[in-house]
Amino acid sequence: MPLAGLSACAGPQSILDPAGPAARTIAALWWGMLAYGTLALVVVAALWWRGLHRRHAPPADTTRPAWASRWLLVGGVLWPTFSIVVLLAFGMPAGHGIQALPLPAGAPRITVDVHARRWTWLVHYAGRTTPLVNELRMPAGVPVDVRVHADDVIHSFWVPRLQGKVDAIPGRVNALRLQADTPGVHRGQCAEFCGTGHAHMVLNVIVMPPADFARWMKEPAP
Ligand SMILES: [Cu+2]
Repeated sequence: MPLAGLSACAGPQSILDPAGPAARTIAALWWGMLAYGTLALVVVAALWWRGLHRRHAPPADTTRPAWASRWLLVGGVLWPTFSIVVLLAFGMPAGHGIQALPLPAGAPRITVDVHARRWTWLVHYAGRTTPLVNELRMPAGVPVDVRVHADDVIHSFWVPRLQGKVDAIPGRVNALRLQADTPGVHRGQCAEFCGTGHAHMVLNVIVMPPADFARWMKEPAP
């Protein structure tokens, strides 16, 4: 998106440069929250500025005037309540829409098992005996259900241009769905501190044309 380019926020690991439907939903929510938060900041700063520069003597009567209670009611109760309702009205459908909900029977999909281990990602495909290391291959335009496992400590699976993050927790399997619009390479990163090698726990997601992916899946694994 042009705005992302302007703010230098494009790149292989940017949530502001989405490359799939789920990431687009998250980015739209992020821009909306930024706009609303900016509006709130401007209004509060303007009121603060006005209060700072008001020149009048303090009232002789120190009992609280009616307008002060009205400010408290509007600014302290009604506006925050309205803001939370607006956030939920957009946030809940967005969160629901990016979940790995069951797909219709017969819909094309791929399932991979990703094992997080200090400090690598092992990506297993059904029918291939050898896992990929720090690399996930997927076809463009097809939902890929990722089953996220942890083999030692808690990690977090995150490919910002395609989806939100999900924790990898020992003893549990968490699910997440990736989908990419077009072929390309995206960068994933462990998003939960897991030890000294955490910053280097990178996953390259290679999105291939569907025919190339099908050919690669049929190749004998090395
Ligand atoms: Cu980590």
